[in-house]
Amino acid sequence: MTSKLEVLARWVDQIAATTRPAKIHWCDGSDAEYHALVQQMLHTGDLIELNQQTHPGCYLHRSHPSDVARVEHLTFVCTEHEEDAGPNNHWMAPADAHAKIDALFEGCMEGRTMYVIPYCMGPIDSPLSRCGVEITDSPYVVVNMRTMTRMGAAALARIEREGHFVKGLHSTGELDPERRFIMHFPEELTIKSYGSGYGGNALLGKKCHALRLGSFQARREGWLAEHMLIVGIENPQGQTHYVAAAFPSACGKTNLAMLIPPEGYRKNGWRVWTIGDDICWMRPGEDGRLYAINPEAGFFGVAPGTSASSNPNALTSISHDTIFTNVAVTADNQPWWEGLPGTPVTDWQGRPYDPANGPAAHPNSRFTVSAKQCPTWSSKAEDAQGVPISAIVFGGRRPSLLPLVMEAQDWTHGVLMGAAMGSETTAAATGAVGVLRRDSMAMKPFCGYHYGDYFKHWLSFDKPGAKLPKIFHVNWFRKGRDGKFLWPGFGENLRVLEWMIARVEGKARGVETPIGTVPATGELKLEGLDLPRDTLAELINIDPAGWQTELQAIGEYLDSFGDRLPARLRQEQQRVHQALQMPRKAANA
Ligand code: GTP
Ligand code: SPV
Ligand code: MN
Repeated sequence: MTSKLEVLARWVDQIAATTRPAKIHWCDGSDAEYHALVQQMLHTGDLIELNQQTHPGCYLHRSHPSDVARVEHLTFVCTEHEEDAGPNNHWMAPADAHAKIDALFEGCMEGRTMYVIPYCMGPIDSPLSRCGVEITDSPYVVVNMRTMTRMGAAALARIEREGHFVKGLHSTGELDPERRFIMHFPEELTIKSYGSGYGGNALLGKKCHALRLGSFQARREGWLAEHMLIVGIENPQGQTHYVAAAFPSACGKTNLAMLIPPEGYRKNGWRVWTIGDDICWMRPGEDGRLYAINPEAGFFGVAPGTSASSNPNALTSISHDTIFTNVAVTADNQPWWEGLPGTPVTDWQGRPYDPANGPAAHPNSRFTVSAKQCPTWSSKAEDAQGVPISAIVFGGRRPSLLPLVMEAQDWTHGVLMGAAMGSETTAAATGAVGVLRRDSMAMKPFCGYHYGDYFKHWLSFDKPGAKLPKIFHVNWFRKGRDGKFLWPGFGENLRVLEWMIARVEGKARGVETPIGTVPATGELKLEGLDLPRDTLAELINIDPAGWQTELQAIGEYLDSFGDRLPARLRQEQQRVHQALQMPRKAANA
């Protein structure tokens, strides 16, 4: 298989002339190709066979210990003008960036195979989908891309038909953190990544294409590329509402996308359908509603914490045909991580497990699995038109202040809520963990252009004829004085989603507060949940003094985007700030 498309054939030749591989392999995406690559990696040690009785088709990959997460400080957006990348990105001039990284690519594939991966992000026949080609020297990347995207012959045919595609070049290089860069050239629809084999740094269809370049393309073309899960909630009457939710990395997207309803809900006929767990592309349909697709075909999910009690759907999904990265193993060679029963004998680096070395599985260890293996996978995920979105949800890890749930008064207020989002940092990126940072729409590491322009783009969807989703903000992570989470989370989060849907359908009154609408007494259904009354009160309590300080901080944060910040957003922040200063009406009045 080679390509009839001249631009593609020429680009592949040109890359081969620079990287000088011994062989070029065009990936067709077949089962035979997948199995041959797995056999080859078992031979080289890139993959380790796991217990095939308990986990058929499952393998373990151990990455280099210095290469275990996205590296935001080495990730660049290289636009012609620095202002276009914005203060939210690291920037390098395109000519300098190309020169710097091309020098690293020189001869880097000598003696190795260069793989050409044509892929499609989104259902192969959807007008919302976009295609790309990743060139890599990593067979691990090939097998992961095969699970995460629609990869191979059908994607190549679409690329040949359309005549254009995102160009991604990747080499694992020497895995030297000093020689590691993830460069984006949005104006050229090009990505170059060198020196990492891990996740979002190396599977270029995911964060590099579907979010950084995707957001740039989306702004030009009038749609949205977001770091959001998509989940369908079917009520006992058989009606399904689709919800898209943006939480920062390792803050609960996969879990919410696959949630199992609490027992009482299951008995009453509630069902949950998974459409996507990480990325959402949406655009207005002819009826004015927003329609969403999941551009991915698989899950690259966080392993630690995944258990029969937290996420049984994920656990079922990964019981076969899954690649695990940086998990621990048990005495009988089963994959293991913190949160599972049993005991590890070998840690993620292949050492005998010793608690003195830290957790057995790396906190950012992951599984790669086809979405089709998920018991709640929805056939609507293959729908070329996408699913209509009823509610957009923002949220993060906020140990204090932010209530369990609140609803924005309108679209502009909702955009402010998204822009003001903050969260404690996690192990999904290198650097300190547990530090509060602003992460607007959970896109801080992924927005491929100036955040000021991005907020303006979000605001622009509010126009005559638009039937926009309601916007909410949630916080599953508020802590009590004892430092423990106040809300049980996971499956119980359906109770909060039910309230949102009641609001969408006009069936819940809510209580208006200056910062948004919260559930009125009795509106959050808590039957079957052992939650003390004062815990609920604490969860939805609003501390006016704390909020004054927060609004002040939000104003300062917005000002950091300078001239490009839309005045409407700053005015909205001032409106909320002033409303907080007014004498308060009695609650529940
Ligand atoms: P990325 O793949 O990095 O984008 O992460 P994600 O947003 O999909 O996060 P994921 O669902 O994998 O959850 C990450 C961690 O948060 C896991 O350790 C979960 O156990 C934990 N978590 C998820 N949902 C909840 C919740 O409702 N409450 C609490 N307390 N923890 C949760
Ligand atoms: C995230 O960090 O948000 C992820 C994992 O989904 S990665 O693909 O590495 O970006
Ligand atoms: Mn993610």
